[in-house]
Amino acid sequence: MRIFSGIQPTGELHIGNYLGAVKQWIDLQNENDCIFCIVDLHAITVPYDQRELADLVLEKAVIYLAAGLDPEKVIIFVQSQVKAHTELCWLLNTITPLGELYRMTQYKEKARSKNENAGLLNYPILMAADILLYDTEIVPVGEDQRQHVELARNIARRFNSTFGETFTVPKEKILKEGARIMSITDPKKKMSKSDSKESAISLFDSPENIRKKIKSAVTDTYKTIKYDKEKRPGISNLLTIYSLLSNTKIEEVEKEMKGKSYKSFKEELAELIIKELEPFRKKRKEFLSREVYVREILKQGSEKANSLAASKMSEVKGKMGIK
Ligand code: ATP
Ligand code: LTN
Repeated sequence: MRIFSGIQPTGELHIGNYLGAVKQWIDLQNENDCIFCIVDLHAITVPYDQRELADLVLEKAVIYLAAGLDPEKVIIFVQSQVKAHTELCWLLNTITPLGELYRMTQYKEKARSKNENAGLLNYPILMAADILLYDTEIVPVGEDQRQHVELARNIARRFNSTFGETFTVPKEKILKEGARIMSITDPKKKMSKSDSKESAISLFDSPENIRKKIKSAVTDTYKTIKYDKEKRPGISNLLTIYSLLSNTKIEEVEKEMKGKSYKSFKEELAELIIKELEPFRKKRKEFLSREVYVREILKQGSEKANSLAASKMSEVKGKMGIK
């Protein structure tokens, strides 16, 4: 199967990104034809620091490698290095009704809290271009991206029926567990890169920081360690994280923790997180010292992506009468 997914270069990767998206990618790479993209052009739709962007892109490539993506098996590249993404985005703009864009939850949220610009509205069209350029069948993402993949599907169908069969209609792949890890300071909101540092556990937080953050994670005034997402979102989120990192069912974790206080559960959770993230910290250090190698991987990745994208673009333009 052709798999495509993307992640923005800005913000520090947190355990929500890992459990909701990156972990699936690692599992998928062995049996599929995978392409993973660092979407720098999406990141500039909100205010950002232009002096930092290039470093953040490289850092994300390091993280992909540290997390276990194997460049022998997958293509890793930077979106802005493959011009076909913006070119196809423009073409798809012309067949996307504005109403569909205004309905997007992420747009509504971001437009409310940040500056509203046309890029923010067109964000999902660029994402559709990312996906459709490579005849993608499966898009592994977290729950928050479901609506965007649905839009990409609509765009593919509309193009095919207007101009003739051209695009594969993609499907999202969203894990049941881990699809939506919540903020540890406000468990009603998703853990987010663009939120405060205290609300997320970064993949590269120091052990002391992890202990501190988990200790002050918001829970409730009940005393028992029980999963109830509606009534007890805080403790349920912590149970989900424990369960996913330890590969144990939530009911099993509940049994294990029976009779324990929130304080000791939190201590065990912090140690588990520290242990599970330790290999990332080590590998990240290793790849950070091999910058030339990482740049070479990105270069080769964009060459491969460019060649796939160019042939799709010429098919698309041909169908649209642009010769
Ligand atoms: P932001 O919230 O600032 O938009 P983000 O944390 O969603 O950023 P992205 O780079 O946009 O980060 O997302 C990368 C991947 O991580 C996507 O597949 C997204 O669905 C997934 N993801 C993001 N947040 C979570 C979360 N809290 N739980 C599970 N998956 C998540
Ligand atoms: N919008 C996505 C990032 C993204 C993406 C993609 C994901 C951009 N292009 C293509 C999957 C496929 C997000 O996670 N915020």
